[in-house]
Amino acid sequence: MTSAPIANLTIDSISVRTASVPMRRPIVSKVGGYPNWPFVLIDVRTREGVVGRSYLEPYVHKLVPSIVSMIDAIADMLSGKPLAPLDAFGEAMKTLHLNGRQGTTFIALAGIDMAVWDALARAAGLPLARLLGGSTGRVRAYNTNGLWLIPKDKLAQEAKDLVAEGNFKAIKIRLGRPTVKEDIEAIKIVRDAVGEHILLMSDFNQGLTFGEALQRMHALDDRGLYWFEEPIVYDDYEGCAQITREISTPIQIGENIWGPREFHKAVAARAADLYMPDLMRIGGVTGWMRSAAIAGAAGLPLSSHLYPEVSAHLLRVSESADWCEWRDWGNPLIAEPFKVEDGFVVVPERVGNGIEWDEQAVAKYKL
Ligand code: SMN
Ligand code: MG
Repeated sequence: MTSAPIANLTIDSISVRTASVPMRRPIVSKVGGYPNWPFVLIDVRTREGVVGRSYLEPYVHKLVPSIVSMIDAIADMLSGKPLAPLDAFGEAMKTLHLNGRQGTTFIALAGIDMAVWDALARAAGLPLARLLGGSTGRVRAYNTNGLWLIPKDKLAQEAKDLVAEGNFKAIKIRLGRPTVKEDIEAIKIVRDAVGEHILLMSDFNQGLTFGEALQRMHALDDRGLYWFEEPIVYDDYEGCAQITREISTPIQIGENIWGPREFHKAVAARAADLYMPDLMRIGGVTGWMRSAAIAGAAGLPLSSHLYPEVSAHLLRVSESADWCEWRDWGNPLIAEPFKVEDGFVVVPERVGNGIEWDEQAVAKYKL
């Protein structure tokens, strides 16, 4: 139902379901191995019958029950309140002050925030990007669906497959193998497989100490990589800043930054050349928009991490929008997965964020 008057909507209830989807290419990374990917599916219902949807993908299956119970707790707080995303965010944050602005509580809030924004856009009869003052259309994307720390003899074919999955012009390789020589070999294999014209992002997933990172980044600085992502632990902004100053390849961080305040601290510390917030960690649509304003004002390119559907809408309205990280791991649960054309994610001209559940799949992959 999209005809309810937008001014009068009231949050009624928030329901949560969970799912675990097998990975086509299991994740093998410095931050863990994941053969299955957990999802928390959130439905915000208004008294007028509008439903807003979002999902979280919180990496660790064992954490899912605590996120669900936090969502339930915040849902109790918001029930009966107006469907006003910024008010709901502020209300929940006030209550969460004493529990901290990070961790499971903030993850739950980020998920609810995305669903509340979806409900508002649906009530207005607009795609989220248009509700926020922008338009639907394409967003340039790179394919992140593979190239984990897998055996070297599998890299060439997988790199070609990643390009072919959406005629992508950019893909990402995970690095930080035991020796610099192995990283160089992996880069060469992938480069030879895809050719010179494909951009090659790289991700170290915080796997190096500061000393190792300086040495490794210097050694790889002339390898033609498009960016070095998270060479060291995510919240060492000072260390990141020194690496950023010394290395010519752009440094990318942001997927682990908690909320706009931390985002501002990273920017103020000149921690990186490029930023890529993750909707679960940055605080949903509200946290993204506040961080995007900071990045825009600072002239810093802004890419996204995971959550390609909502992120694509938000990149359409972010001043310094750069790349959408494309991954299709949530596609089985989504009735109409977003399309990729010639390396661009297409933000559909559908109301809300464009996500509806494939109910059969949700039942099949129930966690
Ligand atoms: C990543 C994504 C999902 C799981 C582990 C690591 C990665 C990325 O950091 O940027 O894609
Ligand atoms: Mg990363």
